[in-house]
Amino acid sequence: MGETIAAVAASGGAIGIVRVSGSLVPHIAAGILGRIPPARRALYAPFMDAEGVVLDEGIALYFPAPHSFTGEWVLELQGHGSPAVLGAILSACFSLGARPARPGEFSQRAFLNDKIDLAQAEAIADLITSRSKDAAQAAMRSLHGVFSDHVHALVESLTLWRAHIEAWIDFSEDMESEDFNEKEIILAPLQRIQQDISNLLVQVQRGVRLRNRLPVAILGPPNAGKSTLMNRLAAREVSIVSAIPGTTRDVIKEEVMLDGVVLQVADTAGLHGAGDDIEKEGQRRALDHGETADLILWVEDDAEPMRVSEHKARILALPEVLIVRNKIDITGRAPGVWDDDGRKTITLSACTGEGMEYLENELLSRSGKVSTEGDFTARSRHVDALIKAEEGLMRVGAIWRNNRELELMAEELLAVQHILGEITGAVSNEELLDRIFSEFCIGK
Ligand SMILES: Nc1nc2c(ncn2[C@@H]2O[C@H](COP(=O)(O)OP(=O)(O)O)[C@@H](O)[C@H]2O)c(=O)[nH]1
Ligand SMILES: [Mg+2]
Repeated sequence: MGETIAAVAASGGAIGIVRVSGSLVPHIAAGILGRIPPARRALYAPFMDAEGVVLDEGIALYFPAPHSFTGEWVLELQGHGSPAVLGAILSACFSLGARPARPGEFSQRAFLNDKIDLAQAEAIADLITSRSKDAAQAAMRSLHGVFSDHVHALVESLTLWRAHIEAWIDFSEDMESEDFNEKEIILAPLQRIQQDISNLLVQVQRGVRLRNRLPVAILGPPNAGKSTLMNRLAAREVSIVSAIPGTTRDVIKEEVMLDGVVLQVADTAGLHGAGDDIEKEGQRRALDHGETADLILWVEDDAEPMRVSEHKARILALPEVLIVRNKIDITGRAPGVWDDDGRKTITLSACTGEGMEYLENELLSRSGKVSTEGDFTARSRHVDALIKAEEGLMRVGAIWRNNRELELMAEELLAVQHILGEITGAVSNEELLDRIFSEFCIGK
Protein backbone atom coordinates (compact mmCIF):
# COMPACT_ATOMS: atom_id res chain seq x y z
CA MET A 1 0.00 0.00 0.00
CA GLY A 2 1.08 3.55 -0.45
CA GLU A 3 2.69 2.73 -3.75
CA THR A 4 1.12 4.06 -6.90
CA ILE A 5 0.04 1.40 -9.36
CA ALA A 6 -0.63 1.58 -13.08
CA ALA A 7 -1.94 -0.85 -15.69
CA VAL A 8 -3.59 -1.04 -19.06
CA ALA A 9 -7.24 -1.57 -18.17
CA ALA A 10 -8.57 -1.95 -21.69
CA SER A 11 -6.86 -2.55 -24.99
CA GLY A 12 -7.41 -4.32 -28.25
CA GLY A 13 -10.23 -2.05 -29.34
CA ALA A 14 -10.33 1.39 -30.89
CA ILE A 15 -9.78 2.94 -27.48
CA GLY A 16 -7.51 1.77 -24.71
CA ILE A 17 -7.32 2.87 -21.11
CA VAL A 18 -4.37 3.27 -18.80
CA ARG A 19 -5.40 3.41 -15.19
CA VAL A 20 -3.30 4.81 -12.34
CA SER A 21 -4.09 4.82 -8.62
CA GLY A 22 -2.18 6.16 -5.64
CA SER A 23 -0.75 9.24 -4.05
CA LEU A 24 1.61 9.96 -6.98
CA VAL A 25 -1.30 10.53 -9.34
CA PRO A 26 -1.16 14.37 -9.21
CA HIS A 27 2.56 14.22 -10.00
CA ILE A 28 2.01 11.71 -12.81
CA ALA A 29 -0.89 13.71 -14.26
CA ALA A 30 1.22 16.86 -14.26
CA GLY A 31 4.06 14.98 -15.96
CA ILE A 32 1.99 13.36 -18.70
CA LEU A 33 -0.59 16.08 -19.33
CA GLY A 34 1.50 19.10 -18.42
CA ARG A 35 -1.16 20.19 -15.95
CA ILE A 36 -3.53 18.98 -13.25
CA PRO A 37 -6.84 18.11 -14.88
CA PRO A 38 -10.14 19.28 -13.40
CA ALA A 39 -11.73 16.75 -11.04
CA ARG A 40 -14.14 14.26 -12.62
CA ARG A 41 -14.36 16.12 -15.94
CA ALA A 42 -13.27 14.90 -19.33
CA LEU A 43 -10.11 16.70 -20.43
CA TYR A 44 -8.92 16.33 -24.00
CA ALA A 45 -5.15 16.60 -23.99
CA PRO A 46 -1.91 15.29 -25.48
CA PHE A 47 -0.17 12.55 -23.46
CA MET A 48 3.58 13.15 -23.20
CA ASP A 49 6.57 11.22 -21.97
CA ALA A 50 9.32 12.70 -19.74
CA GLU A 51 11.07 14.26 -22.77
CA GLY A 52 7.91 16.02 -23.83
CA VAL A 53 7.37 13.68 -26.80
CA VAL A 54 3.65 13.41 -27.55
CA LEU A 55 2.77 9.70 -27.35
CA ASP A 56 -0.92 10.02 -28.06
CA GLU A 57 -3.81 12.33 -27.44
CA GLY A 58 -7.05 11.47 -25.75
CA ILE A 59 -9.29 11.92 -22.76
CA ALA A 60 -7.99 12.21 -19.21
CA LEU A 61 -10.22 11.64 -16.20
CA TYR A 62 -8.96 12.71 -12.80
CA PHE A 63 -10.51 11.56 -9.50
CA PRO A 64 -9.12 13.12 -6.33
CA ALA A 65 -9.15 10.85 -3.26
CA PRO A 66 -11.32 9.58 -1.71
CA HIS A 67 -13.96 9.96 -4.41
CA SER A 68 -12.74 7.30 -6.78
CA PHE A 69 -13.17 3.61 -7.40
CA THR A 70 -10.15 2.69 -5.25
CA GLY A 71 -10.64 5.46 -2.71
CA GLU A 72 -7.20 6.80 -3.72
CA TRP A 73 -6.20 9.39 -6.30
CA VAL A 74 -7.04 7.93 -9.68
CA LEU A 75 -6.12 8.95 -13.22
CA GLU A 76 -7.56 7.31 -16.30
CA LEU A 77 -6.04 8.01 -19.67
CA GLN A 78 -8.11 6.99 -22.66
CA GLY A 79 -5.93 6.79 -25.71
CA HIS A 80 -5.93 4.90 -28.97
CA GLY A 81 -6.19 1.16 -28.55
CA SER A 82 -2.81 0.15 -29.94
CA PRO A 83 -0.85 -1.92 -27.42
CA ALA A 84 2.27 -0.02 -28.49
CA VAL A 85 0.70 3.36 -27.70
CA LEU A 86 -0.72 2.13 -24.41
CA GLY A 87 2.60 0.52 -23.51
CA ALA A 88 4.37 3.83 -24.08
CA ILE A 89 1.85 5.72 -21.90
CA LEU A 90 2.25 3.07 -19.22
CA SER A 91 6.05 3.39 -19.35
CA ALA A 92 5.67 7.14 -18.88
CA CYS A 93 3.64 6.42 -15.71
CA PHE A 94 6.36 4.05 -14.49
CA SER A 95 9.09 6.60 -15.12
CA LEU A 96 7.12 9.03 -12.96
CA GLY A 97 7.10 6.60 -10.03
CA ALA A 98 4.24 4.15 -10.53
CA ARG A 99 4.80 0.41 -10.52
CA PRO A 100 2.86 -2.27 -12.47
CA ALA A 101 -0.41 -3.26 -10.83
CA ARG A 102 -0.97 -6.88 -9.91
CA PRO A 103 -4.13 -8.66 -11.09
CA GLY A 104 -7.15 -7.29 -9.25
CA GLU A 105 -5.08 -4.78 -7.33
CA PHE A 106 -7.38 -1.84 -8.07
CA SER A 107 -10.34 -3.80 -6.73
CA GLN A 108 -8.27 -4.98 -3.79
CA ARG A 109 -7.52 -1.37 -2.88
CA ALA A 110 -11.20 -0.50 -3.25
CA PHE A 111 -11.90 -3.30 -0.77
CA LEU A 112 -9.15 -2.27 1.64
CA ASN A 113 -10.41 1.33 1.53
CA ASP A 114 -13.95 0.18 2.33
CA LYS A 115 -15.36 1.20 -1.02
CA ILE A 116 -16.76 -2.28 -1.63
CA ASP A 117 -16.87 -5.48 0.37
CA LEU A 118 -15.42 -8.78 -0.72
CA ALA A 119 -18.60 -10.23 -2.22
CA GLN A 120 -18.97 -7.02 -4.23
CA ALA A 121 -15.37 -7.22 -5.43
CA GLU A 122 -16.05 -10.75 -6.61
CA ALA A 123 -19.18 -9.51 -8.35
CA ILE A 124 -17.00 -7.13 -10.40
CA ALA A 125 -14.96 -10.07 -11.65
CA ASP A 126 -18.20 -11.94 -12.38
CA LEU A 127 -19.57 -9.00 -14.30
CA ILE A 128 -16.42 -8.80 -16.43
CA THR A 129 -16.56 -12.49 -17.28
CA SER A 130 -20.35 -12.77 -17.58
CA ARG A 131 -21.43 -14.44 -20.80
CA SER A 132 -25.15 -13.87 -20.70
CA LYS A 133 -27.41 -10.97 -19.86
CA ASP A 134 -28.89 -12.89 -16.94
CA ALA A 135 -25.45 -13.55 -15.49
CA ALA A 136 -24.54 -9.89 -15.95
CA GLN A 137 -27.72 -8.74 -14.24
CA ALA A 138 -27.12 -11.11 -11.37
CA ALA A 139 -23.55 -9.85 -11.02
CA MET A 140 -24.87 -6.29 -10.97
CA ARG A 141 -27.18 -7.17 -8.13
CA SER A 142 -24.31 -8.66 -6.15
CA LEU A 143 -22.24 -5.60 -6.94
CA HIS A 144 -25.03 -3.41 -5.61
CA GLY A 145 -24.88 -5.33 -2.38
CA VAL A 146 -28.00 -7.50 -2.63
CA PHE A 147 -26.09 -10.58 -1.56
CA SER A 148 -24.03 -8.71 1.05
CA ASP A 149 -27.23 -7.31 2.57
CA HIS A 150 -28.54 -10.82 3.10
CA VAL A 151 -25.30 -11.75 4.83
CA HIS A 152 -25.35 -8.61 6.99
CA ALA A 153 -28.92 -9.35 8.04
CA LEU A 154 -27.89 -12.85 9.04
CA VAL A 155 -24.91 -11.61 11.03
CA GLU A 156 -27.13 -9.10 12.76
CA SER A 157 -29.66 -11.73 13.84
CA LEU A 158 -26.81 -13.89 15.08
CA THR A 159 -25.28 -11.02 17.05
CA LEU A 160 -28.59 -10.17 18.67
CA TRP A 161 -29.29 -13.73 19.57
CA ARG A 162 -25.81 -14.22 20.99
CA ALA A 163 -26.18 -11.09 23.12
CA HIS A 164 -29.42 -12.49 24.41
CA ILE A 165 -27.84 -15.82 25.26
CA GLU A 166 -24.82 -14.17 26.87
CA ALA A 167 -27.11 -12.11 29.08
CA TRP A 168 -28.37 -15.36 30.54
CA ILE A 169 -24.93 -16.87 31.17
CA ASP A 170 -24.64 -15.29 34.61
CA PHE A 171 -28.12 -16.36 35.53
CA SER A 172 -28.05 -19.90 34.30
CA GLU A 173 -29.39 -21.13 37.63
CA ASP A 174 -32.55 -19.16 36.80
CA MET A 175 -33.02 -21.18 33.66
CA GLU A 176 -35.31 -23.44 35.60
CA SER A 177 -37.47 -20.47 36.59
CA GLU A 178 -40.57 -19.16 34.91
CA ASP A 179 -38.70 -16.18 33.47
CA PHE A 180 -36.73 -18.34 31.16
CA ASN A 181 -38.85 -18.96 28.13
CA GLU A 182 -36.98 -21.69 26.30
CA LYS A 183 -39.01 -21.37 23.16
CA GLU A 184 -38.55 -17.62 22.88
CA ILE A 185 -34.92 -17.43 23.93
CA ILE A 186 -33.47 -20.52 22.32
CA LEU A 187 -35.66 -22.58 20.04
CA ALA A 188 -37.43 -19.94 17.97
CA PRO A 189 -34.32 -17.88 17.10
CA LEU A 190 -32.38 -21.05 16.32
CA GLN A 191 -35.06 -22.24 13.96
CA ARG A 192 -35.49 -18.85 12.33
CA ILE A 193 -31.79 -18.35 11.68
CA GLN A 194 -31.40 -21.89 10.38
CA GLN A 195 -34.25 -21.22 8.00
CA ASP A 196 -32.70 -17.93 6.85
CA ILE A 197 -29.39 -19.64 6.15
CA SER A 198 -30.97 -22.46 4.21
CA ASN A 199 -33.05 -20.01 2.13
CA LEU A 200 -29.94 -18.00 1.34
CA LEU A 201 -28.06 -21.18 0.50
CA VAL A 202 -30.62 -22.07 -2.17
CA GLN A 203 -30.25 -18.63 -3.76
CA VAL A 204 -26.47 -18.75 -3.54
CA GLN A 205 -26.31 -22.17 -5.14
CA ARG A 206 -28.38 -20.84 -8.01
CA GLY A 207 -26.04 -17.89 -8.23
CA VAL A 208 -23.04 -20.19 -8.51
CA ARG A 209 -24.69 -22.05 -11.35
CA LEU A 210 -25.51 -18.84 -13.16
CA ARG A 211 -21.88 -17.88 -13.01
CA ASN A 212 -20.43 -21.26 -13.78
CA ARG A 213 -22.44 -22.36 -16.83
CA LEU A 214 -24.11 -25.69 -16.29
CA PRO A 215 -21.91 -28.59 -17.36
CA VAL A 216 -23.98 -30.99 -19.47
CA ALA A 217 -22.57 -34.27 -20.79
CA ILE A 218 -24.06 -36.14 -23.74
CA LEU A 219 -23.57 -39.86 -23.26
CA GLY A 220 -24.95 -43.01 -24.81
CA PRO A 221 -24.22 -45.96 -27.09
CA PRO A 222 -22.48 -45.42 -30.44
CA ASN A 223 -24.50 -44.08 -33.36
CA ALA A 224 -27.39 -42.94 -31.18
CA GLY A 225 -27.03 -39.42 -32.56
CA LYS A 226 -25.07 -37.80 -29.74
CA SER A 227 -22.94 -35.70 -32.05
CA THR A 228 -25.95 -34.74 -34.13
CA LEU A 229 -27.66 -33.55 -30.95
CA MET A 230 -24.56 -31.61 -29.94
CA ASN A 231 -24.48 -29.86 -33.30
CA ARG A 232 -28.19 -29.11 -33.08
CA LEU A 233 -27.76 -27.54 -29.62
CA ALA A 234 -24.69 -25.59 -30.69
CA ALA A 235 -26.37 -24.61 -33.97
CA ARG A 236 -23.14 -25.38 -35.80
CA GLU A 237 -21.04 -28.34 -36.84
CA VAL A 238 -18.97 -28.87 -33.74
CA SER A 239 -18.69 -32.66 -33.86
CA ILE A 240 -18.23 -35.00 -36.78
CA VAL A 241 -21.41 -36.94 -37.52
CA SER A 242 -21.12 -40.25 -39.29
CA ALA A 243 -22.84 -43.61 -39.60
CA ILE A 244 -19.54 -45.23 -38.63
CA PRO A 245 -19.61 -46.12 -34.92
CA GLY A 246 -16.71 -44.82 -32.88
CA THR A 247 -16.36 -41.53 -34.74
CA THR A 248 -16.24 -39.35 -31.66
CA ARG A 249 -13.30 -40.19 -29.43
CA ASP A 250 -12.16 -37.10 -27.61
CA VAL A 251 -14.56 -35.16 -25.44
CA ILE A 252 -15.76 -32.21 -27.51
CA LYS A 253 -16.91 -29.20 -25.55
CA GLU A 254 -18.93 -26.26 -26.68
CA GLU A 255 -20.60 -23.36 -24.94
CA VAL A 256 -24.27 -23.29 -25.77
CA MET A 257 -26.43 -20.22 -25.20
CA LEU A 258 -30.05 -20.93 -24.47
CA ASP A 259 -32.32 -18.03 -23.79
CA GLY A 260 -29.71 -16.11 -21.83
CA VAL A 261 -28.29 -19.13 -20.01
CA VAL A 262 -24.91 -20.60 -20.87
CA LEU A 263 -24.39 -24.33 -20.86
CA GLN A 264 -21.09 -26.12 -21.25
CA VAL A 265 -22.09 -29.11 -23.37
CA ALA A 266 -19.74 -32.04 -23.88
CA ASP A 267 -20.15 -34.60 -26.66
CA THR A 268 -18.47 -37.88 -25.86
CA ALA A 269 -17.46 -41.22 -27.36
CA GLY A 270 -20.17 -43.86 -27.63
CA LEU A 271 -20.16 -46.28 -24.73
CA HIS A 272 -20.14 -49.92 -25.70
CA GLY A 273 -17.26 -51.41 -23.77
CA ALA A 274 -15.32 -52.61 -26.81
CA GLY A 275 -13.13 -50.97 -29.43
CA ASP A 276 -9.44 -50.33 -29.91
CA ASP A 277 -7.23 -48.62 -27.35
CA ILE A 278 -8.11 -45.15 -28.57
CA GLU A 279 -11.81 -45.86 -28.40
CA LYS A 280 -11.44 -47.35 -24.95
CA GLU A 281 -9.62 -44.26 -23.77
CA GLY A 282 -12.41 -42.18 -25.32
CA GLN A 283 -14.99 -44.13 -23.37
CA ARG A 284 -13.03 -43.78 -20.16
CA ARG A 285 -13.02 -40.01 -20.67
CA ALA A 286 -16.73 -40.05 -21.46
CA LEU A 287 -17.49 -41.83 -18.19
CA ASP A 288 -15.25 -39.46 -16.24
CA HIS A 289 -17.06 -36.57 -17.80
CA GLY A 290 -20.43 -37.99 -16.95
CA GLU A 291 -19.46 -38.25 -13.34
CA THR A 292 -18.53 -34.60 -13.03
CA ALA A 293 -21.34 -33.11 -15.14
CA ASP A 294 -24.33 -31.50 -13.45
CA LEU A 295 -26.63 -33.06 -15.99
CA ILE A 296 -26.31 -36.05 -18.29
CA LEU A 297 -28.27 -36.47 -21.49
CA TRP A 298 -28.40 -40.20 -22.08
CA VAL A 299 -29.09 -40.50 -25.80
CA GLU A 300 -30.54 -43.67 -27.29
CA ASP A 301 -31.61 -44.59 -30.77
CA ASP A 302 -35.40 -44.95 -30.73
CA ALA A 303 -35.18 -46.99 -33.92
CA GLU A 304 -32.78 -49.47 -32.36
CA PRO A 305 -34.01 -49.94 -28.82
CA MET A 306 -32.00 -53.12 -28.48
CA ARG A 307 -28.71 -51.33 -28.82
CA VAL A 308 -28.25 -50.43 -25.19
CA SER A 309 -24.91 -50.06 -23.61
CA GLU A 310 -23.55 -52.07 -20.75
CA HIS A 311 -22.75 -48.73 -19.11
CA LYS A 312 -26.36 -47.61 -19.02
CA ALA A 313 -27.09 -48.87 -15.51
CA ARG A 314 -24.00 -47.14 -14.17
CA ILE A 315 -24.92 -43.84 -15.81
CA LEU A 316 -28.56 -43.97 -14.80
CA ALA A 317 -27.44 -44.37 -11.20
CA LEU A 318 -25.93 -40.86 -11.34
CA PRO A 319 -28.10 -38.11 -9.82
CA GLU A 320 -29.17 -35.98 -12.78
CA VAL A 321 -29.91 -37.93 -15.95
CA LEU A 322 -32.35 -37.13 -18.71
CA ILE A 323 -33.06 -39.82 -21.25
CA VAL A 324 -33.27 -38.68 -24.86
CA ARG A 325 -34.84 -41.08 -27.34
CA ASN A 326 -33.57 -39.83 -30.67
CA LYS A 327 -34.51 -40.45 -34.31
CA ILE A 328 -38.28 -40.28 -33.92
CA ASP A 329 -38.38 -39.22 -37.57
CA ILE A 330 -37.70 -42.89 -38.30
CA THR A 331 -39.96 -44.46 -35.68
CA GLY A 332 -42.80 -41.99 -36.02
CA ARG A 333 -43.13 -41.59 -32.27
CA ALA A 334 -44.53 -38.24 -31.11
CA PRO A 335 -42.12 -35.67 -29.68
CA GLY A 336 -42.57 -34.77 -26.00
CA VAL A 337 -41.59 -35.30 -22.39
CA TRP A 338 -42.60 -38.59 -20.89
CA ASP A 339 -42.37 -40.33 -17.61
CA ASP A 340 -40.78 -43.67 -18.35
CA ASP A 341 -40.75 -45.72 -15.14
CA GLY A 342 -40.10 -42.63 -13.05
CA ARG A 343 -37.41 -41.41 -15.49
CA LYS A 344 -37.94 -38.28 -17.43
CA THR A 345 -37.61 -39.17 -21.10
CA ILE A 346 -37.65 -36.84 -24.07
CA THR A 347 -38.47 -38.01 -27.56
CA LEU A 348 -37.04 -35.98 -30.41
CA SER A 349 -35.18 -36.02 -33.65
CA ALA A 350 -31.78 -34.38 -33.58
CA CYS A 351 -31.78 -34.57 -37.37
CA THR A 352 -35.03 -32.74 -38.08
CA GLY A 353 -35.10 -30.71 -34.87
CA GLU A 354 -38.56 -31.98 -34.01
CA GLY A 355 -39.04 -32.05 -30.22
CA MET A 356 -35.94 -29.96 -29.48
CA GLU A 357 -38.08 -27.41 -27.62
CA TYR A 358 -38.90 -30.03 -24.96
CA LEU A 359 -35.23 -30.64 -24.37
CA GLU A 360 -34.42 -26.94 -24.32
CA ASN A 361 -37.13 -26.22 -21.76
CA GLU A 362 -35.83 -29.01 -19.58
CA LEU A 363 -32.26 -27.66 -19.86
CA LEU A 364 -33.42 -24.19 -18.97
CA SER A 365 -35.31 -25.24 -15.89
CA ARG A 366 -32.37 -27.32 -14.71
CA SER A 367 -29.90 -24.53 -15.24
CA GLY A 368 -31.64 -22.69 -12.43
CA LYS A 369 -33.56 -20.45 -14.76
CA VAL A 370 -36.88 -20.49 -13.00
CA SER A 371 -36.84 -16.80 -12.43
CA THR A 372 -33.62 -14.86 -12.37
CA GLU A 373 -35.43 -11.84 -11.03
CA GLY A 374 -33.65 -10.92 -7.81
CA ASP A 375 -30.88 -13.47 -8.26
CA PHE A 376 -27.29 -12.57 -7.63
CA THR A 377 -24.03 -14.22 -8.55
CA ALA A 378 -22.16 -16.15 -5.95
CA ARG A 379 -19.22 -18.49 -5.71
CA SER A 380 -18.54 -21.87 -4.27
CA ARG A 381 -16.59 -20.28 -1.42
CA HIS A 382 -19.85 -18.57 -0.38
CA VAL A 383 -21.70 -21.88 -0.54
CA ASP A 384 -18.98 -23.47 1.61
CA ALA A 385 -19.27 -20.69 4.18
CA LEU A 386 -23.04 -21.03 4.40
CA ILE A 387 -22.81 -24.81 4.79
CA LYS A 388 -20.26 -24.34 7.57
CA ALA A 389 -22.60 -21.82 9.20
CA GLU A 390 -25.43 -24.35 8.99
CA GLU A 391 -23.25 -26.96 10.65
CA GLY A 392 -22.29 -24.49 13.36
CA LEU A 393 -25.94 -23.84 14.13
CA MET A 394 -26.62 -27.54 14.28
CA ARG A 395 -23.89 -27.79 16.90
CA VAL A 396 -25.49 -24.93 18.83
CA GLY A 397 -28.78 -26.84 18.87
CA ALA A 398 -27.00 -30.01 19.99
CA ILE A 399 -25.22 -28.21 22.82
CA TRP A 400 -28.54 -26.91 24.04
CA ARG A 401 -30.22 -30.29 23.90
CA ASN A 402 -27.32 -32.14 25.49
CA ASN A 403 -26.09 -29.92 28.27
CA ARG A 404 -27.61 -26.45 28.07
CA GLU A 405 -24.17 -24.81 28.13
CA LEU A 406 -24.95 -21.20 27.22
CA GLU A 407 -21.30 -20.23 27.18
CA LEU A 408 -20.40 -22.89 24.68
CA MET A 409 -23.35 -21.90 22.55
CA ALA A 410 -22.25 -18.28 22.51
CA GLU A 411 -18.75 -19.34 21.50
CA GLU A 412 -20.09 -21.45 18.67
CA LEU A 413 -22.29 -18.58 17.51
CA LEU A 414 -19.32 -16.26 17.42
CA ALA A 415 -17.52 -18.77 15.22
CA VAL A 416 -20.50 -18.85 12.88
CA GLN A 417 -20.46 -15.06 12.72
CA HIS A 418 -16.80 -15.18 11.70
CA ILE A 419 -17.53 -17.70 8.98
CA LEU A 420 -20.23 -15.46 7.54
CA GLY A 421 -17.93 -12.46 7.90
CA GLU A 422 -15.51 -14.12 5.49
CA ILE A 423 -18.10 -13.82 2.75
CA THR A 424 -18.16 -10.04 2.86
CA GLY A 425 -14.59 -9.71 4.06
CA ALA A 426 -15.57 -8.32 7.46
CA VAL A 427 -13.28 -11.12 8.60
CA SER A 428 -10.42 -11.78 6.24
CA ASN A 429 -6.81 -12.78 6.07
CA GLU A 430 -4.09 -12.11 3.57
CA GLU A 431 -4.15 -15.59 2.12
CA LEU A 432 -7.88 -15.42 1.40
CA LEU A 433 -7.51 -11.98 -0.20
CA ASP A 434 -4.57 -13.05 -2.33
CA ARG A 435 -6.46 -16.06 -3.55
CA ILE A 436 -9.52 -14.03 -4.48
CA PHE A 437 -7.83 -11.09 -6.14
CA SER A 438 -5.21 -13.10 -8.01
CA GLU A 439 -8.03 -14.50 -10.16
CA PHE A 440 -8.91 -11.02 -11.38
CA CYS A 441 -7.51 -9.56 -14.53
CA ILE A 442 -4.84 -6.91 -14.55
CA GLY A 443 -6.21 -3.39 -14.57
CA LYS A 444 -9.30 -4.33 -12.60
N1 LIG B 1 -32.91 -40.34 -39.12
C1 LIG B 1 -32.14 -39.84 -38.18
N2 LIG B 1 -30.83 -40.09 -38.18
C2 LIG B 1 -30.05 -39.58 -37.22
C3 LIG B 1 -30.59 -38.73 -36.20
N3 LIG B 1 -29.59 -38.35 -35.37
C4 LIG B 1 -28.46 -38.91 -35.88
N4 LIG B 1 -28.73 -39.65 -36.98
C5 LIG B 1 -27.79 -40.41 -37.80
O1 LIG B 1 -27.21 -41.42 -37.00
C6 LIG B 1 -25.85 -41.62 -37.35
C7 LIG B 1 -24.96 -41.46 -36.12
O2 LIG B 1 -25.05 -40.08 -35.71
P1 LIG B 1 -23.98 -39.43 -34.74
O3 LIG B 1 -24.51 -38.13 -34.35
O4 LIG B 1 -22.62 -39.47 -35.36
O5 LIG B 1 -24.06 -40.48 -33.55
P2 LIG B 1 -23.09 -40.63 -32.27
O6 LIG B 1 -22.20 -41.79 -32.59
O7 LIG B 1 -24.00 -40.96 -31.14
O8 LIG B 1 -22.35 -39.36 -32.08
C8 LIG B 1 -25.53 -40.61 -38.43
O9 LIG B 1 -25.65 -41.25 -39.68
C9 LIG B 1 -26.62 -39.59 -38.27
O10 LIG B 1 -26.91 -38.90 -39.46
C10 LIG B 1 -32.00 -38.48 -36.21
O11 LIG B 1 -32.59 -37.78 -35.39
N5 LIG B 1 -32.72 -39.06 -37.23
MG1 LIG C 1 -20.36 -38.95 -32.01
